[in-house]
Amino acid sequence: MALVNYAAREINCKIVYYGTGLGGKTTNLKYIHSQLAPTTRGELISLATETERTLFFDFLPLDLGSVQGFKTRFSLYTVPGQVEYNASRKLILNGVDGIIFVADSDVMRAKENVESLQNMIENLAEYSLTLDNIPWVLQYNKRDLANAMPIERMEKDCNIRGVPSFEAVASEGLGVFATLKAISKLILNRLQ
Ligand SMILES: Nc1nc2c(ncn2[C@@H]2O[C@H](COP(=O)(O)OP(=O)(O)O)[C@@H](O)[C@H]2O)c(=O)[nH]1
Ligand SMILES: [Mg+2]
Repeated sequence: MALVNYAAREINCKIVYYGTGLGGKTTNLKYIHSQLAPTTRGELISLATETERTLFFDFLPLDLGSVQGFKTRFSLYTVPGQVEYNASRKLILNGVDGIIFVADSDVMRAKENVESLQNMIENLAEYSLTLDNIPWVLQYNKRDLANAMPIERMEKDCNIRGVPSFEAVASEGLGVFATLKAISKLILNRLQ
């Protein structure tokens, strides 16, 4: 559940970008950070351990209004995608309010997308969360690739709950904010 900071009159919502390694999660985060006014965003922080890096920052969207007098602050996180770092992928889901699952459109990554989704389901279960009780949306990234899978196939593989899904070319910023807005909306609807 979202953290409430009564002193600052803010509700903090945690959004996690999940998905297979090299799918474009970090690219999404960096693009969003680069587009926000420096006055509304926190620093882009990279938490480095010996083996991996977790990236996050938070910001106060100016156009979202308030929830019962509280401003909403969003914290965006990415998880390391490499299989060996499951401990950190699990940990980052602690206190999550909404998930953007970034699927790689590269046809060579079809299996990895499905495995990553399965891994997310398993890790969510540790927090008694399921794809039915946590807001989540899908992003089909790298739509610019010549060997991008047809959307119908990606929907069949990944969209096992019929959640909102978005095509993106994160490296060019396309579809990045549309995806973020969709998850923000789902989270806020829940809070209200
Ligand atoms: N062609 C293409 N490459 C992308 C796109 N988004 C990200 N990439 C590239 O894919 C690689 C992995 O991206 P990254 O954001 O680090 O993936 P992460 O492991 O999910 O964080 C990088 O070289 C990106 O520049 C995209 O929409 N199209
Ligand atoms: Mg990354």
